[in-house]
Amino acid sequence: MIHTVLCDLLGIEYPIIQGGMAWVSSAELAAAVSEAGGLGVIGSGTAHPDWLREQLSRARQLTGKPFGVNVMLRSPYVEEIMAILQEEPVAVVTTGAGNPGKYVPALREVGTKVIPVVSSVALARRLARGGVDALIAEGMESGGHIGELTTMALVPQVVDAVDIPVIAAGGIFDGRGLVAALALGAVGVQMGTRFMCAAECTIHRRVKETVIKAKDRDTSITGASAGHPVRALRNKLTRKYEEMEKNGAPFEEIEKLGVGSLRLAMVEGDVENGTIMAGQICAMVKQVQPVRDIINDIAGSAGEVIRLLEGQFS
Ligand code: TUI
Repeated sequence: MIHTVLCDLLGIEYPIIQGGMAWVSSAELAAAVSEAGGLGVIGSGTAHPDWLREQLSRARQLTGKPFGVNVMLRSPYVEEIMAILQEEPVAVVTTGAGNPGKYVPALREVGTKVIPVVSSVALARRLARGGVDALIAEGMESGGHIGELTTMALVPQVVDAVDIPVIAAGGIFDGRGLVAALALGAVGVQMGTRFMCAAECTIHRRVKETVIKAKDRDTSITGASAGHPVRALRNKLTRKYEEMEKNGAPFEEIEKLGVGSLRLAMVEGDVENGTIMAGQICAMVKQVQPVRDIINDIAGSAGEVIRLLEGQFS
């Protein structure tokens, strides 16, 4: 049984956080992960504040266990979302795509643990000084909005730079990834891509089928020229992006391509013209599985890996 300080910090059984994915991780998925002993996270993305209120109420009906909300800091509704999280506090808030520093005191005031996602040592240091509870160091193997460093390079550097718990994310799929993360000094993992194909995940069936078919080199990074690199499965839309970037199209034109495209894929199931954000481990996802099986597989295989490693020492 794997148990780390993250379990005590968050009141969970396994040191596994489900990544808060916009248009992907709704209350159903988050509640299922929390019920299975991990930390489920609702991804608020760019959704309207009313949607979040509804999801909070739904998650509370489905589980009495702690769950979190991910706030995408580039959302046009970020202030309203933060106000809701003041009124109706959740156990954990994770953040992405920016610096959440100014929101930290108010969230902690209502008893919420604040765990920002970082992709650089500089931001990790700044946020640790600002009093956050832990950090998620996310490597560029991840899907969605990414930084420059890989998980292998980023995690130990963040671990050494701060004196708060660090959670590893990016490229993690099973017990091998979890044990590797612990070896790098992390206290747990955050995983997104694997949970996209959870039975309880409410995204369109065609997206799950596309992720299951994907091979090791099927993701690409677009938007880097506009300063917002995004990893997604290669399709008609990413090829259009690449074409525009190659031809030096203006940033605004490139950004415009992406508007509404995540919803188009995840909700409408348009896997060619929509954005299927997924990480590099997508090829390891081979089936739709109930959340409980996913969590049990990760925790079980981590135990096996540790025993295997122990056998190599004398
Ligand atoms: O946030 C993510 N991944 C995401 S957010 C998202 S929704 C979206 N994305 C792009 C455009 C429109 C909507 C899809 N995937 N991961 C966490 C993460 N955060 N990765 C990298 C960062 C990050 C980047 C810069 C965190 C902080 C940061 O700071 C810049 C600053 O302001 O200092």
